[in-house]
Amino acid sequence: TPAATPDFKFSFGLWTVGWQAQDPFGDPTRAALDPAESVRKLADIGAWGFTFHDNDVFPFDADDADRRARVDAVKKAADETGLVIEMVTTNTFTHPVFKDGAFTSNDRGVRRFGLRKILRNVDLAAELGAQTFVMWGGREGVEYDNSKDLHAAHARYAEGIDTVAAYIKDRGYDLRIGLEPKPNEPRGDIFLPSIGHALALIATLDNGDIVGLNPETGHEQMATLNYTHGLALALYAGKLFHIDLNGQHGPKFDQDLVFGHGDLLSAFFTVDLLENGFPNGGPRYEGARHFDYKPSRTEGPDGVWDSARANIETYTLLAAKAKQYREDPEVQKAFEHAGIFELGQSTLAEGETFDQFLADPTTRETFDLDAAAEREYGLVALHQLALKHLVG
Ligand code: GLT
Ligand code: MN
Ligand code: MN
Ligand code: MN
Repeated sequence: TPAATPDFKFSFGLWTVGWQAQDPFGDPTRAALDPAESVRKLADIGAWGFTFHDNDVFPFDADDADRRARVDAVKKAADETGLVIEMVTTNTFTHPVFKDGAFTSNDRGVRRFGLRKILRNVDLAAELGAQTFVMWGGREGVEYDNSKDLHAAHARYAEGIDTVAAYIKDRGYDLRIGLEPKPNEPRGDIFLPSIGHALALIATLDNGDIVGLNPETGHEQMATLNYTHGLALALYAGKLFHIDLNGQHGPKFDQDLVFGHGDLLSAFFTVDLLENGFPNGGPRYEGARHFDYKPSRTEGPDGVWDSARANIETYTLLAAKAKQYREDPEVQKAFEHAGIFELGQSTLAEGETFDQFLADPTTRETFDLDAAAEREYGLVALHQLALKHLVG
């Protein structure tokens, strides 16, 4: 079992700590933060990197000089603190022009404007050395099913993503795209609502080799899906390019709580997968442990940084627990008893032909059906071992 790395690559979006806590019912409760100052604070609390949208750093309508000055200020803070700008993303959801989407807007002019905004930001991402370019299509969707030609909408979405990927290749940038699924909010239904949906669309792209996933804990849980299983599928498909860790209490509005402040057991198994990998080996996630949470509206300037620290602390605590859990001989015995290592064996023998398989009496004629039906897997006991490691 590989040991948990002592130096986690913790990263935060500047929009997380920078959120002023405006919501549909209330005004901001906090003052705006200077992005460069946030970078310095993130360094103080132990972050390794940070991420941002174009408009976290400069306003939507910034002129070229203003844009340059503000980017340079953040760059300077990154250089001075040694923090890595590991991911950059584009805001195609705040401005009213995007109210019906960017890549999937019914208005072709809006689609072309959105594409231009994104390509300009791809240039910035490459300039700053980011390795991942996230695309969360929050406004790509509808409130009403007859609002769009749904085939054309998916075709335009695929076209948009493929064009960005082609541009990255054309310019020779060392960037990969991470699509971020979300089922709803702010749209009634958002396109690419889950990891599985995004994988299906990626498979249709010409440049899908550099397009993968940026799954967020809470977004999968809003869809009542299992985040850790989603990460596993994305890893299996070679598509887990980036992650957004946070907390959520089941299917309700997007809570963006501190990681672990929602479903703690699920968070434990997420960290177990990220830090310890699959029990039978397989692909590992090597990227940033990136938090996309919102300091609750009740928090002031101290609470913002307390909550940011809480993400790091929770992850670190869970990583230690998960390591002990995996290294516990009782757990390994329970894994064995449950058949977890047996699941790592292929069902067909290597090179086994159909004729050989069909002629094997143990697959039917002599198979002990009763014994197999009665087999005890000990899964509750195994889960209790995990729980004891977590809270013990
Ligand atoms: C926005 C969204 C997040 C995404 C960000 C990336 S923007 O805050 O709610 O889940 O990760 O665009
Ligand atoms: Mn969210
Ligand atoms: Mn969010
Ligand atoms: Mn996110």
